[in-house]
Amino acid sequence: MIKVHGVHGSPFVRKVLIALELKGLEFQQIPQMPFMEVSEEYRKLSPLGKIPALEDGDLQVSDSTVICEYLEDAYPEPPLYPRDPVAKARARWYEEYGATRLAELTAGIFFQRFMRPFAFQQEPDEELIAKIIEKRLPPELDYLEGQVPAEGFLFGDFQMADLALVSPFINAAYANYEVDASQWPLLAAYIARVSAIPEVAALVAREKSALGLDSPG
Ligand SMILES: N[C@@H](CCC(=O)N[C@@H](CS)C(=O)NCC(=O)O)C(=O)O
Repeated sequence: MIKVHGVHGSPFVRKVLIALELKGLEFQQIPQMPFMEVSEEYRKLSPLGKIPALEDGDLQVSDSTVICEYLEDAYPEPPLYPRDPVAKARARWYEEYGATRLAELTAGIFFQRFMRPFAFQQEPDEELIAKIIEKRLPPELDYLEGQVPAEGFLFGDFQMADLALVSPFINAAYANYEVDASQWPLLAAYIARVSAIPEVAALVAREKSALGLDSPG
């Protein structure tokens, strides 16, 4: 059976879990914490020591984008990437952008507001959070406002590119950051649409429970 190494709450693990669910593949999730000393054994699966990593038969591979592209090649139905080369190149760009610039900025908010107080018992760096929210994110949100569709998804049906763009914002929401719908209405509505996809909503509920975010108060 396919094995996915990683824990709930990672925007990268989320991409892989949802790809597996959308493709109807059975899998086993093996907990692997990020930002810790990793075993020699895990480093064979993920040479950079990051999550997620995937095992499928003889294949051992890491990096969410590489994993999702493998799943698409090995299990083509339903398609999670466009088949047309031009659209596919655009989809890969969005996935790259989501996994780099967007993930970096939203991880900054998540790390400061969530990981520091709850995992490391440290105060969040409010100055850094303000710089991300007020200075560094707005140009990216302006860019996205011009890219996302007013209705539906980037390439027709919901696909990996949509999840790759929205997954970082799910982490930011865990840290109480929401895109301001009065300034970026198309983006805010698009994030809500992607978050309402049943597989996404179900995983977010499981993540909230794992992160202790579902308790009242
Ligand atoms: N490009 C990688 C990024 C994976 C990544 O950065 N994962 C984080 C957790 S969200 C991690 O494992 N960080 C640990 C580290 O950097 O040592 C992917 O798409 O899978």
